[in-house]
Amino acid sequence: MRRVKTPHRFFPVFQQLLRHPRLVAVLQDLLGPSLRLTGSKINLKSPRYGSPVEWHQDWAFYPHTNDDLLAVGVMLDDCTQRQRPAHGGAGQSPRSHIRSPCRRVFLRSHRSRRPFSDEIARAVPLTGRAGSMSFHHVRLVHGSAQNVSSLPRTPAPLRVRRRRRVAAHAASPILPTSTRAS
Ligand SMILES: O=C(O)CCC(=O)C(=O)O
Repeated sequence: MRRVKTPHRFFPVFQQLLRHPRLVAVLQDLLGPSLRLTGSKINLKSPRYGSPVEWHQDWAFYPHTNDDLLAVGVMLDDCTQRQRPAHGGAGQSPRSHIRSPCRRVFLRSHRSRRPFSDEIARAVPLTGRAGSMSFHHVRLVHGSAQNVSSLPRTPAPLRVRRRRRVAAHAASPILPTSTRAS
């Protein structure tokens, strides 16, 4: 898998997206009125090649002093049932974020997965047309398998947090705009 880091710094379309009133409205519903972007990336998974992102909780990779954080998964191309988790698409385990244990690792081994086996068994595939978005809490168990399908898969995860809290690292603003939703 290839990765473009912080695309919002280089591609104006990401700045437009981050200020889109419809996206901002969803984020404000989930996190509150004041928001910060703490990171962005594009994961490029080539057909029949792109490597897996093992089951994990994002919390392991950017701990904060609170968990008012989520990731927006922007699908830059169509993600169909053919790219379900077993075939390189992403899956998320509903409600897994409300469990108290949080593992600070990729759940690669059978042993590390064992406490989450129920959650992983319950995972649902994330599918949608290009432009669709998923929203997942920082503790939600999720991952994606190697892309063995004949289609590329290019999710762009954006990390957003509620603004008034203290973060462990610098953040960029995500601001509501007064422009009309289209
Ligand atoms: O391929 C995916 O959609 C999973 C990406 C992911 O979980 C991550 O980059 O943190």
